[in-house]
Amino acid sequence: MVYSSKDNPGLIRVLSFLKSHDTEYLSGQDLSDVLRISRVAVWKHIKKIKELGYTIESKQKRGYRLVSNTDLLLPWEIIQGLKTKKIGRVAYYYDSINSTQNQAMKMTSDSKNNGAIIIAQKQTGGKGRLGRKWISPKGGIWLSVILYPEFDISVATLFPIASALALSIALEKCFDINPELKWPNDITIKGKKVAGILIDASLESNKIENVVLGVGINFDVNIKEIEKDLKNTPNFYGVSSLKKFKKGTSPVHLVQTFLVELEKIFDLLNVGQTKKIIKEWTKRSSTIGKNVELTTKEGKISGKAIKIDDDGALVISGKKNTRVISGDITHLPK
Ligand code: BT5
Repeated sequence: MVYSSKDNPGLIRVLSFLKSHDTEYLSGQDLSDVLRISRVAVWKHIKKIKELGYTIESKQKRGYRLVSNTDLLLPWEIIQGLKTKKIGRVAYYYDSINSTQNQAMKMTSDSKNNGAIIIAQKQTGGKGRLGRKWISPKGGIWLSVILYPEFDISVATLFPIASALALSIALEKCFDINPELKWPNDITIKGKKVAGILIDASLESNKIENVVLGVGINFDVNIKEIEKDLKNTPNFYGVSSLKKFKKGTSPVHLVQTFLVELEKIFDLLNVGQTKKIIKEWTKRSSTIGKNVELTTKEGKISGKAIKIDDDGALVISGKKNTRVISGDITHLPK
């Protein structure tokens, strides 16, 4: 099933009314009168709302009352109360999809989708960088964002790093945790991967036309099952899941917080303010200052990670410093 923020206006009206009157029972007739829809339509919407995971108490002669919300990342749940200008104002939700990234890339041709997000409850062909497998069962947050950047192609390589920073800030705000940023764009907790970031960019005559940012967050997943599946895959070093940590928030609130932080950072990049991004990223980095081994297309490099440059390249010390734009990193013992 797919739901978009543009569909289901009737259902959304019934749901909003139930939400704003959740201390009282509303009869089918009341809802029908106030919302000016037939009683059959009210009944159909209530049935659907229940199927979507909301708990509605029905009492004979009194009516309906919304008792609790759904855990699903439905478009109207994300948009309600979302404090962004552009990002996430249009949303699509799939209960199952091959990859939100592939779907988002198909949707980039329509400029109305600028800022749109595509979310799935599970992915059957989730992908990481270089076509790697990304395990995406129910319980995680699998999402892609379509963006039309104004920044120059020279800062495009900083975008994955900036996006990882936005997610890290959102995680700090929503959970009692200190996530680490592992170059280039992994987010870890106590050294284990809790989220990964993937960027697909479309270029035209040396200008970025659009980017699709893919974010995979292990919100409430079975760590052991995923780890069993991932042994011997590239860039595997253990899995972490957010639900383990106390003082957590709902998936909807985490997504909303992330979108707000992403928009702030995207705006900074668009006006070329990269210094602040680099400073904040470095503060949270688990890579800078460590001895590392990097696996790149050109081979392996090892040395001490000193800093990241304005374009996100990692600088490794040696007789001559080396700049690396992409690769997989292993932190070595001191
Ligand atoms: C990434 O690649 O980390 C990018 C992941 C992006 C996933 C999102 S989900 C929404 C959107 N739609 C998609 O189809 N993709 C994006 P990379 O750094 O190359 O890491 C890939 C490696 O991470 C794999 O080879 C595994 O070792 C490991 N891995 C796979 N699934 C994982 C998971 N759920 N948790 C932790 N590690 C995982």
